[in-house]
Amino acid sequence: MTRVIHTGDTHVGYQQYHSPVRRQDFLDAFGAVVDDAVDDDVDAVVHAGDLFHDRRPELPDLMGTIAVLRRLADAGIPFLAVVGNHESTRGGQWLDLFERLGLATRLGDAPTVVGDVAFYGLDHVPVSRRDELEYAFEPHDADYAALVAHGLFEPFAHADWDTETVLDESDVDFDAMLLGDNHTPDSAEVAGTWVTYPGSTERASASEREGRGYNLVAFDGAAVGGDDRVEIRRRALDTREFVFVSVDLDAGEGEARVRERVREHDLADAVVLVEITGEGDPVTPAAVEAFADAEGALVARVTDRRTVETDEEFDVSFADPEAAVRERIEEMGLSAAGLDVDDAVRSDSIADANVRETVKSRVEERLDDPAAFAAADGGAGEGDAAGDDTTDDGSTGDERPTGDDATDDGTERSDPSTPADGQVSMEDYL
Ligand SMILES: [Mn+2]
Repeated sequence: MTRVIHTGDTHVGYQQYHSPVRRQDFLDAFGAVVDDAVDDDVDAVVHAGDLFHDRRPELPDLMGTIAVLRRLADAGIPFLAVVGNHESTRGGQWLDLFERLGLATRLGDAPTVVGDVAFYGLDHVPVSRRDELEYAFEPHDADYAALVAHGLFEPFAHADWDTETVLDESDVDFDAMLLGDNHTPDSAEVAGTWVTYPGSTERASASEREGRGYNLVAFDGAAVGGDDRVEIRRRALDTREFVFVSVDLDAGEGEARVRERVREHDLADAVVLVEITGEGDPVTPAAVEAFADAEGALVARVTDRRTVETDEEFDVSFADPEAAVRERIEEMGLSAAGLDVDDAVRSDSIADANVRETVKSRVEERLDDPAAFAAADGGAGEGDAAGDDTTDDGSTGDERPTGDDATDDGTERSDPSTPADGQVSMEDYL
């Protein structure tokens, strides 16, 4: 029998709510998983990606992670992992550094055999590049095979990756897919293969309400019920306390009622998230947050969901808000570079943590092409009718002087179409 811990989405380095304590929490949760692995003497720890929250972990995050991985290595337990969307860099992966240090194995197309199981890896691949994937895995002669992958797979929420296609096209028959990316733990059987997410190890967003944990996966050839048995059990982690307070105010109620509801909970060292709905008087979120802080909360955040009355009318079909956004963006007449930036900001396939880097590289790629920064012809945005863009000089590619960018430094730099000195302010284009 081969027993492994399956974890992922540890997001080390995430300074959630700008709290250094929360940053330490994410590292501590990863440390707790590894401590359990050592105590339990499992055969391996499998990490399904997003070890780090972003592609630029800082030195304390790296040192802390290396210390945790060292504990595992000292216990003789291999750390097998793939690269997630949050931590992926263009110039090489942190996981390769850990492999070079003898602290990790980066899984890939060739099998890594531990006990009775051949493990394979599939890093996160953006949707636009999935058609090129061949799922060509080298053969193995172990009793079991498991694919460790990072992405949003069917049949779970937000899925954009078809699990049956992966299983059909793979050269290896997998007994299990051990996944990361979806922070909600769940398991299902797809075409005879177990597919499972362990969930994140700390709450990386307020939507992650249920308790955190990891999977203990046993590949047991001797088990009752046949030799193809894969047993997935879930174990809880003791993580930072989150207190969720929902306050539905009646007419005439206000801040005093919110405080009363907040005070019903033990706030000590907790992340306190208050949501206000209903009617009642205006409430100042900062006052409630200060109150929770005084009661001992680590962090407090108040969200007032009550609708604000407005006289404005919007021509938006709520059957398809995405279409309404697209339509408005067409009206704005953004430059080609502006459209690149918009795509990076709104795309589902780019992790929030990587938006800044993606925008920077996309704009850099356009710098040699001044026309890419000119507002599109026919864009209604040139008149600044909505007051929400700053291309208010109405400049277009046609009006822009050409050929003398390098010699005239008096006027050209004020023209947003001309990055003559290589410095481009995004405010000029958006
Ligand atoms: Mn993640």
